[in-house]
Amino acid sequence: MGQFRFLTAGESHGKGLTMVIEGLPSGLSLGEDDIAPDLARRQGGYGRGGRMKIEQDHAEITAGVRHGFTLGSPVALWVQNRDWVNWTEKMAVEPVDAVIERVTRLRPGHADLPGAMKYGFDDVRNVLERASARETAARVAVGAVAKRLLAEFGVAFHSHTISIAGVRSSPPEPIDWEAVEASSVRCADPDAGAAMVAAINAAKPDGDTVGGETEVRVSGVPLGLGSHVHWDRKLDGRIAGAICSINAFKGVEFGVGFEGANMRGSQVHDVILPIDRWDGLPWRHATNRHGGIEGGISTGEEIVVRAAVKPIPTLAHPLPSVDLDTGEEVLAHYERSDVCVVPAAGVVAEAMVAVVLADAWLEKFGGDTLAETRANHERFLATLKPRHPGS
Ligand code: EPS
Repeated sequence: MGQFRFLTAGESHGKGLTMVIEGLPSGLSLGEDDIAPDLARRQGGYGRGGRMKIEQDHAEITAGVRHGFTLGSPVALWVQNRDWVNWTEKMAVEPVDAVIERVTRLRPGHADLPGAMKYGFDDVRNVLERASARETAARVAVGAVAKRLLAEFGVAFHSHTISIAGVRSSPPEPIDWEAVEASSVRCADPDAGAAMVAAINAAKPDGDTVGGETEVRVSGVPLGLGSHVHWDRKLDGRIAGAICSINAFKGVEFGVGFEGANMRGSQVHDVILPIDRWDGLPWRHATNRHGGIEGGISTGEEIVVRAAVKPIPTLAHPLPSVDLDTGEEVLAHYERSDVCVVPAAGVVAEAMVAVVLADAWLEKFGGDTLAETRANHERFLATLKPRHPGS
């Protein structure tokens, strides 16, 4: 653990986002074009507010790459906030003479109250600038780098919207991922997608917001990432923690997930197939209800993670709340906001799953050079055989 590490810095209306990634082997092909598509995917999605018309996120690589290949040194990224020009005084690094209006009307469901109390602020802006979905642009840029590493080994990431505002998708399998990317709500079921758009449209004039569920699927992960031996090595635990670290994410499940709690064991567990039905990959299962992880270790089946995203707490018709200064009842703060972020949230969830898998990958296969990682991977795959075939 800690083989692929990253830090992000940046306030929502500050100058921009700074990311440092540590642990990549040398010799990995990496360019800004590898990061751009995911940043664009995150900015899309029906239900976003005015801010996304201002931003056009681009990650500049400022360290760790030379002539198109990683050096093994930390990779640094920078994403400019185009909105910064409108906030130079309010968000100045230096002290300013002007009296800056403070934010004191607390938003229920946001970090406003606990953040201001914990860090000793009389201006909630000092909290909300960091407890902002803007930081997810940084996660997605880092995730794109993790995906670039894993793509070398045939690992592929997808996500789709499972529900918005209670409207559920019933997607045909296999999922048409191009259709998902073409859908404004990133939904694989066109009828449900249209109903999701209608639900977002219905919430907007009410000054309200809506949440939903997203699903990430990862193919090409071999058996053997994570471990059963200790709590913090378990792959599902690590993925769950990473997902719940994303703003507004409130729940995670794998495979059949919570539904499995109400089923019998015989209906839940994935039967292991005999060797003549493996179809190229070792130790296949007849089904994948466990979502590709058993005992905290990847099984070689597709990793399937679903997550719940709450409706964002910035409401155009604010909830009753309390003023930080006076303790008196007021309406919560409102500047500008999104109605629904679920389509974008799927892209962010992909990124965090990619970070965990890149970390687990480097922990398992190691190597200072990509060639070394590749050789270790191949050597391990060659061991995934029955112990005494045909005996
Ligand atoms: C956010 C509020 C909105 C979102 C923002 C997160 O921004 P603003 O306050 O500038 O209108 O658009 O999301 C992003 C900037 C982003 O890149 O996703 C919030 O309060 O969390």
